[in-house]
Amino acid sequence: MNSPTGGPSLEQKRHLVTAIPGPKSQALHSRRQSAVSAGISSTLPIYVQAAGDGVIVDIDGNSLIDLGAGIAVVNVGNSATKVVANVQAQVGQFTHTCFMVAPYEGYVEVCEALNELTPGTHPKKSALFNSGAEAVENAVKIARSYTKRQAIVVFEHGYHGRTNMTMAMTAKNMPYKHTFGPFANEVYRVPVSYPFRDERSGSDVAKDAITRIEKEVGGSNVAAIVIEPIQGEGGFIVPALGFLPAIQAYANANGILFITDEIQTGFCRTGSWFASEDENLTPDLITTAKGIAGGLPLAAVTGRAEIMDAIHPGGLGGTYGGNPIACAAALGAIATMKDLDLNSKATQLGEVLTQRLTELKAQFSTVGDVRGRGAMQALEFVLPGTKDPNPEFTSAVAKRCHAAGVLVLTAGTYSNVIRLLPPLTMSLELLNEGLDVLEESIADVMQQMVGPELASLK
Ligand code: PLZ
Repeated sequence: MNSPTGGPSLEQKRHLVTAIPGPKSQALHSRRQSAVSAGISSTLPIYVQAAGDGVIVDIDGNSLIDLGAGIAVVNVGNSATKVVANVQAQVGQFTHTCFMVAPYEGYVEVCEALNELTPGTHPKKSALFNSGAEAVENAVKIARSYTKRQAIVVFEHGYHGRTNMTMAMTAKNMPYKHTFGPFANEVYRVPVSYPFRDERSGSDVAKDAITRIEKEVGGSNVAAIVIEPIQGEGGFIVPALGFLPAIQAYANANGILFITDEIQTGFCRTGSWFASEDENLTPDLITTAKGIAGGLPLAAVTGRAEIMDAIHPGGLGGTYGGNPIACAAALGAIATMKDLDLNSKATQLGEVLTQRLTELKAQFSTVGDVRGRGAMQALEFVLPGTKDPNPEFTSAVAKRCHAAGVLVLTAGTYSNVIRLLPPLTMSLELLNEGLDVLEESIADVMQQMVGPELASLK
């Protein structure tokens, strides 16, 4: 069987031969527990043997449906033919010289591609890094240096990483920040539009956010406003229409850089190259990572040429940033996204998701909200008849899905969201099968935790 990306493919089916996790995974897990810091945890400790398109095969021979894509990374699938071929060719040529020491073409080509694909037709330039957090850190450095201002404005429920600066920018304490302070200063958090919970128009919430900035920080002190167009870890919160353009307009009018963090939303995930396009936003800088390189570590800051060039030579960099193998992978991933028109594919997957998840909301009183865009959609779980978060129910449903061979991820400030991020090369049939399991799991957990009486309550 062939993968849509060209080469041979793993069989695209859910097939369990042991309990999850199986005996081999359990044995490896106990080895891991003696060797790996307890501070690193795994959503589902099945140990992976192979993965491709919609499935992950573990060392016990179980084949699971992957609805997480390694947290929105393997948009082109797990071993897209062009990614594999480019990486193999690059490893054969050279693995590393350090772009800051002796440069190479792949880095330049990735920057050219990013300058072309990101929103806006203005002249752009890019710089490459290793991780999303590092890209956000560098966007902050660039914004402060260019504007000669210090304050950074971020939003409730936002997530930007785990380094010291980005922990300060991330909203949620547990598990990201707890006991890790003190955090970087000059970071200010303001309200975000969260339609399910605030039931207000985008422009109303934007007004509040802007008032907070004006009163508590002072617009002329703000270097940048950094926002995810759809909040990822925060629970796939899609701001009400008008919120993002109002924030951008305020930034533009006050000499504040408007930075969209598209680390989770980027690279065809929402049915566009970048989610900023959906409300015609033109960020001054954009941070990308995850989907950029089909699983190899690469991240970028792309932005207005005059901003990106305002930094003194040597002011940005890092040993591995824009590593040649990661750049080769990115060029393969971007070519795959274009060849397969993965924006249309994300839209198709999104149609299935919207329809099926909307049905779940009608069926189950614990489903409070369905939201997202394209192949990035989520369910927010509540106590029946209320909007009170229901994290216990959420984690029980996720566990039930895992046991049945469907890898789903949770999210949300209140840990009450199941988010679905299928690889974009997954077939619609396999997605539907994964959603069948999700539906069965919710029904089961309803019976166990809520009881038939409350279960029927709408
Ligand atoms: N900005 C919007 O989604 C990474 C975090 C997983 P890194 N999200 C997954 C975890 O628990 O660590 C993310 C993001 C947005 C920044 C980042 C950070 O990207 O590549 O994980 O550093």
